[in-house]
Amino acid sequence: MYVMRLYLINPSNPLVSIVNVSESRWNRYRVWKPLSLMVLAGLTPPDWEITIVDENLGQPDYHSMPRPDLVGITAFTSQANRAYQVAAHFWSLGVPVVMGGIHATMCLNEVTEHVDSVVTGEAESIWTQLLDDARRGGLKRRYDGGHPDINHFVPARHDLLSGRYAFGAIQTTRGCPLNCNFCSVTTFNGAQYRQRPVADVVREFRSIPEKRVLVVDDNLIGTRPEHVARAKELFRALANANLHKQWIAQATINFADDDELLALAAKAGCRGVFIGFESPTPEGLRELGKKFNLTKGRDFRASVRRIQRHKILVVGSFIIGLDVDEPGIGHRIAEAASRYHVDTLNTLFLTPLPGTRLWDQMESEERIALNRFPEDWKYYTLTFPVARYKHFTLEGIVREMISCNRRFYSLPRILRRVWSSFREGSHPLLNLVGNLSYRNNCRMDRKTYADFQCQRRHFSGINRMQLQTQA
Ligand code: B12
Ligand code: SF4
Repeated sequence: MYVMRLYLINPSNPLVSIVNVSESRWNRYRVWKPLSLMVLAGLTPPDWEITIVDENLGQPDYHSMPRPDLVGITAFTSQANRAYQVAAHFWSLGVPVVMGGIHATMCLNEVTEHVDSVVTGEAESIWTQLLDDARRGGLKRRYDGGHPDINHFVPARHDLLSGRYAFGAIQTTRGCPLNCNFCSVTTFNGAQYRQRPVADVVREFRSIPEKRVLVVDDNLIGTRPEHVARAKELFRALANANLHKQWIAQATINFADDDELLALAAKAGCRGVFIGFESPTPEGLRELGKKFNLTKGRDFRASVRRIQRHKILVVGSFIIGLDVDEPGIGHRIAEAASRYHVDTLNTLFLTPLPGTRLWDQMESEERIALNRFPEDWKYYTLTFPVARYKHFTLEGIVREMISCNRRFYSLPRILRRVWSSFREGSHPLLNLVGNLSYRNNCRMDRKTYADFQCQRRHFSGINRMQLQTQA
């Protein structure tokens, strides 16, 4: 049978991913493997020759590459604009292009204008059918994968793309019942929390060549007692398998509530956990719909300290720009994060992402400021203020972000945190490197904000002039 050539492409966003990995060893820590494409490769039959292109490692010269028979493109919203440029290139060669992933699912009509075929939802149940259709020249305009049964997933192709990343990637669960207003996960992966069989996960973990692994699950331990019981079973199995991997994951704060769970996670190789605190105030949590963090009597500092006692680092995430946030919020977030004793802090601008409740609300209130789509999608990285915020001008909200990061990442505070993790024997070097690299990123962000503000002023100037001319 004729072997078909398939390119699977992860488009870059020049605003966040100008990373030439070969320039510095440290850049390997700044790029993350595109798991979606490795999953598609795992589902692809052997009569297809697969090349995965991750543009985050550098944009290739597509002209000099052999002509493929089919191109598959993945994209988060922030990558959509570049995705369309890549699609246009292959379209001009007459190569059929299919696009899937979260942006294709949330902005179906827009994406349909740029590619031959769009896949919404998760691809496991439809990918081989799509490939057969492509081979016969009968691609459909749309396939919907929905939320397939997670009990029979084939493993991702971890052998592809190896050697250029510091971290491998794996997924063990999908879905989230909590449906926070700013987050796309419940709409995209469903409200039902689906867990892969433990034996499948251990087998796939073993096939990952990298020593360090990112577990991409939105919440590795789930929300109910039976979810936590399964997480324990998974951690026990990983520890028994003696894989010698170190991994980081995302979880909700209830991770801290069970000492056995924490001990098992640490034994299984967990070295860090990313936790969304989102807002320092109950009003903020209510606004975001983050009910889970509102549990009465929750002492965040005690919770964080319990996690750290197991030598697991805590990255705390907060959102700035809520309707309840007033001037001084940057300072308040930095103080709350220090009080909670998190090891590093990641503060992001409140961003309406398509398909979320926040999008619907802000759109109906005409508060989406950057809305020249698709070009403006590149700013939807949560690191740019793309909306109109209730109590802040553009300059005001940027000032809050700068003040937050300046305060949390001041040298005396970094030294205090590193000293504390040194005293507790809890990865002080990792803590120092993490803090210094965040501090460095924040310094670079200040320059990015200045350019962004100039551009926004320039564009709003043009818009005003255009309006005057039209008038
Ligand atoms: C891991 C992850 C990351 C990694 C990405 C690593 C990588 N290179 O892929 C990192 C940490 C870098 C990251 C960064 C960001 N992320 Co992120 N991330 C995730 C997370 C937690 C898991 C994604 C994943 O790997 N899933 C596992 C794979 C197997 O599933 P999948 O990607 O959905 O792919 C399946 C289907 O979508 C489909 N599919 C996907 N692509 C394609 C392509 C084709 C051709 C086909 C047919 C099918 C198909 O088939 C796959 C198998 O079913 C998701 C949450 C989520 N549940 O999706 C958020 C998520 C995707 N991220 C999100 C965001 C906002 C970001 C950031 C913009 C901001 C931030 N700081 O978090 C940045 C963007 C950086 C950029 N380049 O612009 C949002 C995206 C919303 C949106 N509309 O875009 C999500 C949904 C989280 C959320 N809370 O809403 N992220
Ligand atoms: S932010 Fe986390 S807890 Fe909230 S809906 Fe998204 S994945 Fe679930």
